[in-house]
Amino acid sequence: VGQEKINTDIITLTRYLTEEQAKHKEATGDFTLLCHALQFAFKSIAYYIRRATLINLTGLAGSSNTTGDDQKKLDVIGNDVFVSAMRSCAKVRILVSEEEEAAITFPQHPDARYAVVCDPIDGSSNLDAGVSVGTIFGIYKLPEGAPGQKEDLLRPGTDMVASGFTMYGASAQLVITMKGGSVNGFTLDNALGEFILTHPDMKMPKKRAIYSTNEGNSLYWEEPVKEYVNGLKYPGEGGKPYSSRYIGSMVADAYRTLLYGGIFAYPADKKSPKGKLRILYECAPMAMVFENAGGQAVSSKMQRMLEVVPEHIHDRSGIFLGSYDEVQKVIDVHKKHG
Ligand code: AHM
Ligand code: MG
Repeated sequence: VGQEKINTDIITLTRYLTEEQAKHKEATGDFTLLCHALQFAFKSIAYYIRRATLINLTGLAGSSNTTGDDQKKLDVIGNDVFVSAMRSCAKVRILVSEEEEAAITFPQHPDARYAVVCDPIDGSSNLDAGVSVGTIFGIYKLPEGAPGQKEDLLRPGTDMVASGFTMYGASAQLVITMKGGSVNGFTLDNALGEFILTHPDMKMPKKRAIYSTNEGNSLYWEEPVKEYVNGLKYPGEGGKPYSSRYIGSMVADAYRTLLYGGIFAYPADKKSPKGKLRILYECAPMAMVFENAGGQAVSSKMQRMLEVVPEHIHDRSGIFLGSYDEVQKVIDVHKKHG
């Protein structure tokens, strides 16, 4: 009785990273160490979020970040955890965080060759209600001789060596992809304290009738966006309208879209002509995950998201991200409008 098959040969994130490193003869192990530090940051943030209500971590910190968003206590803690992890791994020279106005440099590690961008806790307006939030990250390798200044990060997302996110939901889910590689999903086993490979080589459905956007902004939408969304809702004779799903946490909405298919959109509009989400640490890392899983990601200007170059580290963009065919529809409607 109860003789379930127990897998004694599971692939943990640690093992996965070791095996990936072994594939690259020239690898120094720096990237692996950096990923170990990231992994620790995700575990810590997952832990604090899970305990937030019990240890007085809900609510505002009484400060506001770069762009005037009210900071939650957990925003501050998530940021501190992340910054410490990146500093102490000694492989990161420069870090850009949504919660920090200026890029953080680590001059104590002059030989560090990596630059990291992150949104430590994205979707934090959902935190106090226990709704899923997430951490988004992107990793760049600094060019030889680069001084490690913020200018080194004003580059297209195609330059990233890796990106991904962790969603803190019913369980913590880590999704990571490397440049030109596949997308792999890990689930945190709280008892083991390890991320376990549960979603190897993720490929997203080519299409699915689900759209995810804040429709409360539709008053401000530009014509092509209105026409596109109306087309989903009113498909004409015999057509079946799309389902709507919107959590309001990019990581959670994107994770669902990655698994089930469909489209996530946060377009630029008349009220926010530059869009809301940040290019460096929200749009680009997600775009890389989606492209590597077979999807597409474009800006509101219908430019490939990974080719958008920010002028400032906190620049924003409109974004459409999802199944290949669903994003293609957006592109086609925009083309028609010229
Ligand atoms: P944040 O970084 O301040 O948490 O804001 C980003 C979040 C995204 O997770 C989400 O997609 C979006 O803002 C939701 O915005 P809105 O409330 O306008 O729908
Ligand atoms: Mg954010």
